[in-house]
Amino acid sequence: MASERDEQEARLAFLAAVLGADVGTAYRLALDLLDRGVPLDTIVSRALAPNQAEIGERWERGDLGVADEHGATAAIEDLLALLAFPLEADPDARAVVVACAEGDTHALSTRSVAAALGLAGWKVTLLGASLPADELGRFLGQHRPEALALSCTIPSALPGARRSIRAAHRAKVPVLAGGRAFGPDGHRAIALGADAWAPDATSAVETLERWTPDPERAEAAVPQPHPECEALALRRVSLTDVALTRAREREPFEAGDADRLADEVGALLRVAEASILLDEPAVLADFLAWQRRTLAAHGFAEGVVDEVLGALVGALDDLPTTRRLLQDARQGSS
Ligand code: B12
Repeated sequence: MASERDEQEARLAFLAAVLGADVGTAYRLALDLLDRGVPLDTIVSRALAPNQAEIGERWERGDLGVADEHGATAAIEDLLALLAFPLEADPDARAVVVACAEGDTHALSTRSVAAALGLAGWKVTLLGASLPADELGRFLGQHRPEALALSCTIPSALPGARRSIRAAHRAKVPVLAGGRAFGPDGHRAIALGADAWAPDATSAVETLERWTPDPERAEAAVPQPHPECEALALRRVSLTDVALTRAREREPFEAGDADRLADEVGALLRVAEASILLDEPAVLADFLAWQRRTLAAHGFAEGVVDEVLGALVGALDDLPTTRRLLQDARQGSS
């Protein structure tokens, strides 16, 4: 992609192909670019990742359906699988496991990191979407890779990321973390115990090739979690009930919408837990700004998020830190 115009053209050609779930065309486009000397990393970071971001924004605005997004994502996953894996493995290659944080299903992000590492000569085991931390720990203890590359895309999975990191450290495997939930720099990843953070797939390779991690030290540096984190996780179901009852009193809705809203309240409570774990109220504030926008675009009444926050605040007398966090977040928006 020699010029910005070439880059834009290539990106749009990929977008048209994947929105039509046309893996064949996307594969031909990619092979042509590789033939012209464009590295796979560049194709991912300049064309495929921005397209996924655009698809997400269109879904957020309600312009694209979930099925369009699923089809496009599956096409890119197939494309990366076709392009990235060597047919013959080098038995002496360094081993890395790539996985999503517990509770995070954004497997395509792990696929792009796995592809970059595979092309750089690493022996990659891709575990993909959300894996319970205990299972991940068991697998790492058994296979003893040099590193775990852990991806976290949604902020509601940050508590799960913490559990995944702890499980890796217990198996004495250091963790390189990445993905949009960690924010634009590495501070959240490091606060959750990761040995290092990198912004993209290319830097993942560079980091793993030059780091000297010390998982014991990284783990020892993580403060004890606030006691309300566990209490909040235990109360998630009953709190969701309280919030749904309040929202339904204000405006009755159908069973499907109740399920969707229950998922959103569950996500809100997990993000509140992440905010407390990280001692960073902005994690919740940013999430609520996104949730207000998205729920309004997907047919929920204006103000439903603040109604939910009000109900939760009223039910949290015994968890004062969480109560204050939600109250501030509610007041901050008005
Ligand atoms: C595809 C997609 C999905 C697919 C994922 C399928 C799959 N097989 O991966 C599905 C449909 C499952 C999905 C589900 C959901 N999604 Co989604 N999804 C996306 C979308 C459109 C693209 C993500 C993606 O693949 N990007 C391409 C990859 C290559 O880019 P990337 O993730 O940024 O990764 C790069 C870097 O971050 C970095 N990186 C990533 N991981 C790692 C790891 C390491 C170690 C390193 C070093 C680097 C690194 O390197 C990569 C490339 O260089 C995004 C939109 C967006 N803007 O990202 C929404 C998005 C992330 N999803 C979103 C949401 C809300 C959800 C759901 C909660 C929706 C719902 N209500 O059910 C669920 C979550 C379920 C769950 N528990 O995980 C929101 C998150 C917003 C927020 N603040 O919470 C987004 C932003 C959409 C939006 N605009 O609203 N999603």
